[in-house]
Amino acid sequence: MWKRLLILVEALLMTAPAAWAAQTQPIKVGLAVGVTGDIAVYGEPIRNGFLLAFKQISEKGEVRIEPILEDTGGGRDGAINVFQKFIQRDRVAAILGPVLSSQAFGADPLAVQAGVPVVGVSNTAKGIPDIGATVFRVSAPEAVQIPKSIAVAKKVLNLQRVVVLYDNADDFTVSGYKTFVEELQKNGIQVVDTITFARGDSDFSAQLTKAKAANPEAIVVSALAREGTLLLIQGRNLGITVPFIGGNGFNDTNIITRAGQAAEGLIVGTAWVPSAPTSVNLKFYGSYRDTYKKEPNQFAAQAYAGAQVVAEAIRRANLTGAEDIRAQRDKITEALKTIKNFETPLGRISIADNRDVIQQRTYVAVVRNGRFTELIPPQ
Ligand code: 1QQ
Repeated sequence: MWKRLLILVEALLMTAPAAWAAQTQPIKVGLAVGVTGDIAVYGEPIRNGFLLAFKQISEKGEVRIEPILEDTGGGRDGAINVFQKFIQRDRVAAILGPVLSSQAFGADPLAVQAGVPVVGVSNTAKGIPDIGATVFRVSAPEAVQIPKSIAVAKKVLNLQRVVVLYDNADDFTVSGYKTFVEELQKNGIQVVDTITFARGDSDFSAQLTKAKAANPEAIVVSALAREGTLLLIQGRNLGITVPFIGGNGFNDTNIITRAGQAAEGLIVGTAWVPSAPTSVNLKFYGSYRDTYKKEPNQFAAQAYAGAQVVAEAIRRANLTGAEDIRAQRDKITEALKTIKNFETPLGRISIADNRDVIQQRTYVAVVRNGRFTELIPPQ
């Protein structure tokens, strides 16, 4: 009896120091987010998702993290500058962000060179984790999402002929365009015209008039939110009535608010649905709404998940905060690779051997009555 008790006390003492192992210093994590410029529509929910997650992580008290937020704006250089500051001035142990794939292709190589782990929460182009050995992402790539949306759209709309419209000035939209074309081909859907525009354009009447003249059954669009919203509005004004099928750039409730009726029928692959009934998602959804007085969207949910993943890696790395920064960075990088079946508002996610995300379940959504609604094809 006494011996048993002794073993129990010993076991408690063995585990206690780990739990109490008071970090002497917080671990610095850089948050590279474009909260100004044309990508603020993504940056705002991403920043909110990060800050909410880190507030809750801090309240839980298992790890001490000091998040440092910097605005990258929407350009590549802004992201590069922020990464430089994080790596050299702040000497962060990990970075979350940047928002766009085009920014990640510019800035992530700096982190790779310095051995800093980076977790993308919204980069969906092909090739993101291939940037280097410390680059991870939790955002379901377009190469996974687009095949689903095309397959579902084909079933629902009985598609045979489409026009493809894409932004040829951004890495993500070009990557998405290529994936769309591959999938359309695989599904035997004919591309009757391919029309380009560039990020920053505002008048799409020439492109949309040409698209309409080709008489497609749907218009497939690879665009960021600003241009995508204008395309929807101007398309409907020009009398285009067929559905639009978009990529990840359209995963934003602001598009519905701004485009109104013109957003109805828009089909898009999405990594998150508000209604996912898990306790983690219910907590995320409720606390986000209470804190920010608005509904979260996919980008907020992905940011929250990314922050959770980084905090969990820091916990697993068992850091005191007093280590050499190089050791912190290496240990967090290694710990990120051990994230498997981890519960987030996106459902369970794992980090694969190639540092890309594997998400147990993703969705195809359609805008109906002003809301993204899961689009389930007829069997
Ligand atoms: C990328 C994207 C954008 C829509 C991010 C907001 O998916 O740049 O990869």
